[in-house]
Amino acid sequence: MATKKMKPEEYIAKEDKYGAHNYHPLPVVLSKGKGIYLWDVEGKQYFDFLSAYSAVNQGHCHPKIIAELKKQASKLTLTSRAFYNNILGEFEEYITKYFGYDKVLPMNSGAEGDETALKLCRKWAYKVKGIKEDEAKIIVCENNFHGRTITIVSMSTDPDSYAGFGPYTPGFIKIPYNDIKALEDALKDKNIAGFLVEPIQGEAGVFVPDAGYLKKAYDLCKKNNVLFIADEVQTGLARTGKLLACDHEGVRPDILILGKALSGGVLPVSAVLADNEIMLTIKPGEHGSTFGGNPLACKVAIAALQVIKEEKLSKRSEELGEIFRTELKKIKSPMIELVRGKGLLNAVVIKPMNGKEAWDVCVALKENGLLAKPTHQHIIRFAPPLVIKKAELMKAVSIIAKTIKQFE
Ligand code: IF1
Repeated sequence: MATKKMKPEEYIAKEDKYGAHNYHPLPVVLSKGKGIYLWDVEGKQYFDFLSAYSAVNQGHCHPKIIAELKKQASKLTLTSRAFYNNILGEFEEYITKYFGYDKVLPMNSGAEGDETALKLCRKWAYKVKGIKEDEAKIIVCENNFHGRTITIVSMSTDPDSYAGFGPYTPGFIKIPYNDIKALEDALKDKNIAGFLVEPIQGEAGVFVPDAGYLKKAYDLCKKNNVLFIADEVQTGLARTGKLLACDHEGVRPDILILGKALSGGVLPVSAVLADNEIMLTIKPGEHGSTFGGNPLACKVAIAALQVIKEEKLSKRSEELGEIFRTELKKIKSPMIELVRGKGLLNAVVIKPMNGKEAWDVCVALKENGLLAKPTHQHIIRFAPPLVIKKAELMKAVSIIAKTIKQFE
């Protein structure tokens, strides 16, 4: 049935009538994406400054990725892991050499990546570290975001994420983020198996920890024979100015979790990387998923990773991120309380003014042709695709400046 053209409000009404109300989207109805731009159903063009929460680092509908999608889609999309196929091994070799690990366990969503990492950590605790069965504990940070499954929200300190979904999975210790002393104290417990951390807390509002925090945390984990698990679902894949956010401190996670831009926003692909001692604790039949590592996802992911290297997205992100923060800090407005970030993962803390807050700024930005969304009421995250050019970035900055001034 061809989707007949409707007015924006008709699209919104249809979603409201037939869809779950688990989101509160900005009132814009998109129908096309290309590079850093999105278009709504009335043909209006926008700068995309959310990048689907960093899933579209390579830009919307990147030609190289789409070409691979189309080619593989007409050959073989899914065999399940009940059988071998001619693509999975190619992907596994490519991604393990790309990041420097022995093995990869391919999954689909970021949450599945985190769940896989938690299972690997517990298995390693019992099979290798020798912690008593069912006694393993994993340290996580307050204000974390690792996904929406019940076990993952059991680790959350945000009531919006966990309230009403109990009973919760046990075995997690919550400590303040960016607090080495708290980690040191928590590591005194001999049943600690791992420390799961976002190198930068994205959802919390792009909290960049103190320089050296990740390295000190890693060293403490090593000293206590505890696995350092990096959730790079949002911070990875060139977003923060390095291939991985952990690279800023030369930290090599024991377990690395990737997602989002691993497919360039084309379809759900996630992956967990680790060396043999950890990865081989899971035996045949102990973990998996129907679509995990499917040929279509593998070809798309290889192309997405190639684009990151070929188009030097880490370098772009680092250089353009510096320019972006410098330019934002030049905007003199009582509404801009703080600008922070790394690479092209940035956020502005908005001080409410005359009853207007971050949401109102985002609606006005939309009117002015730039899409971004607030997180935690007063913070606007700005994360354009990493393929943005300097001139386009400067144009976006002028839109942000003009919009903020409108509220004075
Ligand atoms: C939503 C947030 C961002 C993530 C990290 C794992 C996952 C995510 C560091 C799970 C997912 C998404 C989820 C999406 C909005 C977005 C988000 F606002 F929810 F928190 F980016 F900050 N680790 N983040 O950021 O990956 O299962 O979604 O593929 O749930 O609204 P997923």
